Amino acid sequence: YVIKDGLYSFKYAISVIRRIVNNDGIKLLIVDDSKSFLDNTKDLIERYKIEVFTATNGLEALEILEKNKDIKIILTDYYMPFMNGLELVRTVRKKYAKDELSIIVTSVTKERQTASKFLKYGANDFLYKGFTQEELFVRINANIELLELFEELKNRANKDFLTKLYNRRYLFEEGNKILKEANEKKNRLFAALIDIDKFKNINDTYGHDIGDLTLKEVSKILRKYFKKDELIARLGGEEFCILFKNKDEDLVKQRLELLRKEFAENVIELGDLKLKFTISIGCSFKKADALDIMLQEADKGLYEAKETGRNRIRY
Ligand code: GH3
Ligand code: MG
Ligand code: MG
Ligand code: MG
Repeated sequence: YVIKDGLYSFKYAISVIRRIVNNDGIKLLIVDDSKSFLDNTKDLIERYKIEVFTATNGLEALEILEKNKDIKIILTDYYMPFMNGLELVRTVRKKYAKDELSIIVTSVTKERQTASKFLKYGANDFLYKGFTQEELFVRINANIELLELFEELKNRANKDFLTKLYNRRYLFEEGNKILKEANEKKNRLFAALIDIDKFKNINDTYGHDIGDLTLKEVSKILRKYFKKDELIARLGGEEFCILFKNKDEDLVKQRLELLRKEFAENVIELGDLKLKFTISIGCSFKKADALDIMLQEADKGLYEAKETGRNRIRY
């Protein structure tokens, strides 16, 4: 039915179909004290391959959100026992910004100022109850599209285009926050700088495109090794940085040694081409108040690793 009104509507239908086919696992939480509203709306929204959670009041909603931090949309009622929709919106907004979690409010209220009140408190959208199925779905979809747009913008600003790892700007911005928090909690933070040895040879021998593919492969390997709670960034060129949060020194050393060996003992396959090269690593274990101080320390280690023959780690 979305197709009938012309070209924009047609494009819209395509985007909806794409979402349904991709089944990209968007999670939505419905909060309402009416059991029949919950059941009917859940049924309706699930038809669009959106994963639906339900809660009967604000407190229950917060519990579900705490357990499912990847919920992207909340569709909440206003009047509910224990915690109403307005309190829910205010509480959720202390933790989640509008560009990471959408809140759509629905209410039977006839007071026309309700919508503006909710929007002022941080709701993304408001629907007076009595809405049609189509209106509900179109609003949900518009909110999903906005979240995706924000995600895309954040990725473009924070990630390196070639490798999709975090870029230098993000590393410093986020890294300094992480460092500050770690120092406050008296946790330790370690920084490692990783540089591909003689990378220029790969470019000179096989060309820049193969060089690029190599950087992508290296990034994949870094992700595989350090994907959980470390921040991995491409500092530029063939140099990468890893921030280890809350790990003990021996564990970090062990894991970096495994990474070094991975390159020293294996080849990287790009189609028929088999490449063999090593990496050098400098790592800083010193306590510091700013990330650039830590990286300077790590860089001294890296320089020493290169000077003493490459394919090694220096602390
Ligand atoms: P070393 O062992 O001393 O680190 O030697 P190296 O050749 O790895 O280091 P050097 O700094 O001399 O050269 C790095 C090369 O990386 C030079 C540059 O052309 C190449 N490079 C930097 N960024 C990119 C990129 O995005 N793509 C490709 N293909 N090459 C890049
Ligand atoms: Mg109600
Ligand atoms: Mg190099
Ligand atoms: Mg370099």
